[in-house]
Amino acid sequence: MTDCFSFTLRATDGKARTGVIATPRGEIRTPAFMPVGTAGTVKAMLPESVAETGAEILLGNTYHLMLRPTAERIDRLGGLHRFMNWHRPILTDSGGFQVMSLASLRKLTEEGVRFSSHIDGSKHMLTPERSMEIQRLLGSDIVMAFDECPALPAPVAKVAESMRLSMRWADRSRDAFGDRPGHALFGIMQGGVTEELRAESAAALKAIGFDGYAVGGLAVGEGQETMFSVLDYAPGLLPEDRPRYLMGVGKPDDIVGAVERGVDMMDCVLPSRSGRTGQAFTRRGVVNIKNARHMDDPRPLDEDCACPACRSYSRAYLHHVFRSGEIISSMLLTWHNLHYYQELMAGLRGAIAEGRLAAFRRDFDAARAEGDI
Ligand code: PRF
Ligand code: ZN
Repeated sequence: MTDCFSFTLRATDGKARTGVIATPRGEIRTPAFMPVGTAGTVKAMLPESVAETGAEILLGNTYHLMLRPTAERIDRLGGLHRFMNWHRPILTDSGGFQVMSLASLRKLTEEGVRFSSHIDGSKHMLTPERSMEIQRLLGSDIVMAFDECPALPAPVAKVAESMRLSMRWADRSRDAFGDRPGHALFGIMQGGVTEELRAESAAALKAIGFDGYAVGGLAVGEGQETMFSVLDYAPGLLPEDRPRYLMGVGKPDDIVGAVERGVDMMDCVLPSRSGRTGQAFTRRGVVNIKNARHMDDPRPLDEDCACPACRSYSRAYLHHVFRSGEIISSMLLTWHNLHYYQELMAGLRGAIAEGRLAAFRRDFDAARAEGDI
């Protein structure tokens, strides 16, 4: 264990990297996938089950927790780790992105963003300073700078203006965060799909200096091909010796493509949310468990998966509990999906370490081409 936050690169294969983030709450092997625990829970999973899937870090949300149960209450109760019984690292998003997608009556100014809660309509203000305070009260290990993320497509002038505001907020975030040994602050690159704006944003963040750097503003409606065209250059604009985090991505093939382009960390609601809507990710693609073809099928979801859902239950059973609206359906499918994502990350880390990422990619594509059986 370490008292400090550090990132050590272990190996590279092309642009892909594998390494270790060390924190006082434990190590995170990269490339890492962070399950989303928005409101102090990864929905339908006990924290110890989340750990069993192989997850080493969770994502939490400033926006949701500030509204309910409030950051001050979580602080009084000993912090988010104790509150939710997850004692490994937690990264918290800073709130601006969620305000823009969830809150109503938003008013954006230089100071920050004023909004009404999506829960009870109450009025709140988030600023870089308040976001840093909330993330400190939560006890977050990796704190995200406060930013704004425009939906794409958007006019370049609007994206530029928004990016420059986010860079001024990044500077204020850095000042407000201060020096907190063992806790990290990540800056967030914006700039849409324009290379000059991405370069300007990266330069601004590097001048401020962060413990890690996120690529924000992607997976917001631009499509995979456009996202990859940005990822072809964006990670290379960031310091090589710091973790690079692609926010809110993605599907399994987005993850493989992002890792090939030099991304170290990702988060997405997809594996957990899809688990609750009856979609299971497998090496051969997505299985829709609600489909009637599974009704009499005694086989597991995925013959090669070692998760509890695949070890002990048939597709017929998973189909039945999904159709019946039983809670165990969400539990089992979420467990399977998170297990699949963590196996994917472990596979990527092993392949990069052994210099066989190209072969890993061929196998990944071949299994998906075969399709579900
Ligand atoms: N900024 C923040 N959180 C985010 C994003 C961002 O740009 C995204 C974009 N995919 C997801 N989550 N703060
Ligand atoms: Zn499984």
